[in-house]
Amino acid sequence: MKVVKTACGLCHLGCGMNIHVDGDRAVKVEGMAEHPLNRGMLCPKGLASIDYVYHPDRLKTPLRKVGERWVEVSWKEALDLIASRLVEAKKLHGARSIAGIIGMPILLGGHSTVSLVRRFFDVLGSPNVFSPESLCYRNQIIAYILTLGKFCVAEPENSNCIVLWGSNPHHSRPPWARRIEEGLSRGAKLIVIDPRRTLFAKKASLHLKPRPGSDSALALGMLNVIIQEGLFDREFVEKWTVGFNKLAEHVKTYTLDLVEELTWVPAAEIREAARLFATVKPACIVQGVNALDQTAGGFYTARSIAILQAITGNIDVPGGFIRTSRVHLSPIRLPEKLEGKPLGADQYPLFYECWGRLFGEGQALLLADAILEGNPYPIKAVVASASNPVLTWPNSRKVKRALEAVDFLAVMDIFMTETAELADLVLPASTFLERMELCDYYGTVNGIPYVMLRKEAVKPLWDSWPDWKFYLKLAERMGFKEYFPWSDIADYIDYVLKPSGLTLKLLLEEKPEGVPYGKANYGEYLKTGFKTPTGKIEIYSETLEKMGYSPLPIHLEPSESPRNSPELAKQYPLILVTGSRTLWFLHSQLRNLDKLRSREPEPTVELNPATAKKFQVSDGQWVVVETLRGSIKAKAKITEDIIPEVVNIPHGWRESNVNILTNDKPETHVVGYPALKSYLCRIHTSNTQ
Ligand SMILES: Nc1nc2c(c(=O)[nH]1)N[C@H]1C(S)=C(S)[C@@H](COP(=O)(O)OP(=O)(O)OC[C@H]3O[C@@H](n4cnc5c(=O)[nH]c(N)nc54)[C@H](O)[C@@H]3O)O[C@H]1N2
Ligand SMILES: Nc1nc2c(c(=O)[nH]1)N[C@H]1C(S)=C(S)[C@@H](COP(=O)(O)OP(=O)(O)OC[C@H]3O[C@@H](n4cnc5c(=O)[nH]c(N)nc54)[C@H](O)[C@@H]3O)O[C@H]1N2
Ligand code: SF4
Ligand SMILES: [Mo]
Repeated sequence: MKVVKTACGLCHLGCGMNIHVDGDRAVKVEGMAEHPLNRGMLCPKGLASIDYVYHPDRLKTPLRKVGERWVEVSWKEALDLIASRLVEAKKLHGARSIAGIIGMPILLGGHSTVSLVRRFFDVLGSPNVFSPESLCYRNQIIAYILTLGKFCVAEPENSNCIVLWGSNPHHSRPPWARRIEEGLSRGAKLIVIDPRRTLFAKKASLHLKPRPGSDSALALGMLNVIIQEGLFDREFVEKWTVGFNKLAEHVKTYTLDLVEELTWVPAAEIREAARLFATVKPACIVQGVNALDQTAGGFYTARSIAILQAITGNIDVPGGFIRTSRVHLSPIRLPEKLEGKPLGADQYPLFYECWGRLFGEGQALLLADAILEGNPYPIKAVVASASNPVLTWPNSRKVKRALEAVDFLAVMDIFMTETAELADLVLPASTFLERMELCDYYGTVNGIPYVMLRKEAVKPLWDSWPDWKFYLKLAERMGFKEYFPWSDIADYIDYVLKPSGLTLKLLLEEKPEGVPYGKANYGEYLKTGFKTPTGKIEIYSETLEKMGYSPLPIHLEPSESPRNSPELAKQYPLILVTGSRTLWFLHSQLRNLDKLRSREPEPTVELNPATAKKFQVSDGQWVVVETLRGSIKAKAKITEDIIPEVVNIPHGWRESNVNILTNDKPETHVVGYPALKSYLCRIHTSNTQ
């Protein structure tokens, strides 16, 4: 019996876990006490890891579709087939006609896998790699960088006033719930901004309940109060920011009367929240990972959130908004080999690149049109890894039509998903317990400067391969060996680690629990200023202005909203929030594990008792929820914990795919995200059982 110290891979946080291995079988999982993020705790998902890895329904061999049937093939045959189809597509339509899709489990699974995949597409010459960053997280990264010159993360455990804005960490980030609790136990004030009464809302000093999609107005209202009442840090603002006076003029137009009308939050509550946040030091804002971004004004909301913390003097201070050092790794990307820029680089240039910093992805919402209409040029082949876009991307029916229409689709996954079912070739992936990976993301995701190795706790089961192996072998098969000289992942990680001063041996043998790396950069600006063109915090952004965007944060209405489309709102009177997380599942994953499924056996729609009464719905009844795009059924969950005008449906259910209801129209200014949190919908009970 041995104990392998590794990082959980069942969400992007990477909690430390101990895997007890008997012979070649993992038999027990427990939290790793030494890990600074979870300190021994694991959520129910992590605790279900063993059932996940040994699930009988896992894909066991590569499968090729022949007519309507799946036929088992060897990895060699699979690689030959993919290589020949990619070479053909490149010859006939150019490298850019081949798209790569990287899903969440790989994107934030650890540096080594995602960087190998990206390098593969660089060498192939295709800029068209897509990931959930087209609807998640990248928005706030870009907004913070444009404002502060860097990406910062809140530090709630050391804060005296925590604003939890559009996030429910008890379900989506359990280790963060602990960090916030730590702040609260020291007496910190808590402000929750959420149309739902979450666990933290029940404990909060103040709970603001905005209309979904109106946060860009709420933030401007708070800025208005803070500036009008002189509650900002005058010395810091004068010395370290540009454009404050323009902002001061601008926010006068966002009177509290107007903001109340826009957000449905009483003016007195907005004033109280602004005063509390600005006067208690240090203070920080914990912004949800996607909830505020996926709406028209989401980019400006993130800018305002950075500015709120800046003008109150909370940047780079303990308990405020800070940057942590990142591990220095060997550069892997080869952008000079790309044939052009990806889909969306013209419409959303900052999503692709900012001040020479290459984010380097296409906007995935444009992929379906490229496939279906050849607009702006055709995409003919798609290789998707760890992604289930038929369930997780907006406008599922269109996504499905598009993936059915490509000449060649290969999908690498753990299970036969709705997306894999459409493929010409399905590849069996190994789980996080069967592969090695460098987890260097604790600083960016959690503000904890730490690095550890995910280990191969058990050998890859059946004929599954880790994603890195597939890409390394495919590169070899395609004749790219000179760019992929590494024999395996250990060899690769050793290379990647060179500039860091760390080694594979250290992380594998001497420090299997991981090592602290760098530090929280308190007071950083005093030494380096801010890495923007002006060297200061850019409240007014000339970069945005030159590109035709608003240089100051503004409020934008969702395209579907009672204000923007009142006629539509008469037919579809409710606002639909999609994708609020529940602890037991990860997007489209884990519903096949009994332990987790028993916690939430069916897809639900949350509605307020007043709404239920109005539409004559009883608790537990199946109801039809309908938008302009289509309808699905979900089981009514009647609760006071949601405001009456809003209904909430989680995403990721095969049986009730909420993305049938959503729209793939890019909506968020600057980054082109969809508006997943604010559609108009209606509910009824006819024809339901
Ligand atoms: N268990 C579990 N954890 C996960 C995931 C998962 O699938 N399952 N996914 C991971 C990923 S990739 C991501 S991106 C994160 C997402 O993490 P977050 O974006 O932090 O999402 P949630 O924690 O669900 O919290 C969203 C909250 O915002 C509220 N909300 C919705 N719309 C609005 C709005 O317009 N304004 C305001 N103020 N609030 C609003 C909802 O009511 C909900 O309580 O979660 C991560 N963690
Ligand atoms: N309506 C609505 N839709 C949403 C959201 C929302 O809030 N509302 N949230 C969006 C967000 S923020 C995100 S990040 C996306 C996430 O969406 P996706 O990126 O699609 O993420 P998952 O559904 O978690 O995982 C996709 C697949 O990866 C497989 N997988 C797991 N581990 C591995 C592995 O190691 N290798 C391989 N090859 N496969 C693996 C799983 O079995 C699963 O089928 O969903 C988005 N979709
Ligand atoms: S929060 Fe849960 S799923 Fe996420 S890394 Fe930690 S234990 Fe794993
Ligand atoms: Mo996400």
